[in-house]
Amino acid sequence: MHLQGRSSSHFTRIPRIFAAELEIDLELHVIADLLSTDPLDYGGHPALKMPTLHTDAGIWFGSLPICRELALCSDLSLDIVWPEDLQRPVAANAQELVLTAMSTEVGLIMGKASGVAADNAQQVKLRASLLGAMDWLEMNHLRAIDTLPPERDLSFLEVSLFCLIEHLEFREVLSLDAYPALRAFGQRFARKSSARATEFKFDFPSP
Ligand SMILES: N[C@@H](CCC(=O)N[C@@H](CS)C(=O)NCC(=O)O)C(=O)O
Repeated sequence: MHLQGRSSSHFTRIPRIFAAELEIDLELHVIADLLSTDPLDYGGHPALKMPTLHTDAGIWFGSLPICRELALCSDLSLDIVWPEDLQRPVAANAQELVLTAMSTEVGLIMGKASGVAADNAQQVKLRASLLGAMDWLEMNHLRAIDTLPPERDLSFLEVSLFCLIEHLEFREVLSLDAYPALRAFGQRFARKSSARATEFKFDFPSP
């Protein structure tokens, strides 16, 4: 079993944190060229995205299906809260905005990396979208987390929120200075050994 992705990718870090929590050895195979249009360069992902999981059963696309497969393969019976378990609007909306903000961030980073100007209309809208999601999450994430069952071992919401907010500063997309509650959440989550074992880093000298 191995994962194709990057140590600098927030969507890749989600299953890496799950694997660590689930005590599964998950080797990372680094994707070299993110501007390639060959699916083979993304471990066979037809939409040219990372991460992909490769097991004896086949290839898995997307961080959420990958985490589900990791949970099934684990010998531990962890109590995991998945997105479909979020029955209160505040929690369901938080999950939606975390994943939207993560994708928006990808658009901002890929735009910058390919030379699109920051004042390009689409980049301006992406940034406004990110700020809207972040303002909402700053005000509401604690209420969302409060709806989770206290006996849980892990939730996709908290892992993805953590990966989003650490990534924003790691990639210098957005400072968390204006989001003290989110920064405090990130600092608490960062103490987990699964978070420490998967810290963001660039796999290549130049991102
Ligand atoms: N829904 C996908 C999103 C994957 C995604 O957007 N990954 C980013 C990296 S964090 C990517 O592949 N970026 C390269 C690109 O969009 O060209 C998932 O959950 O894995």
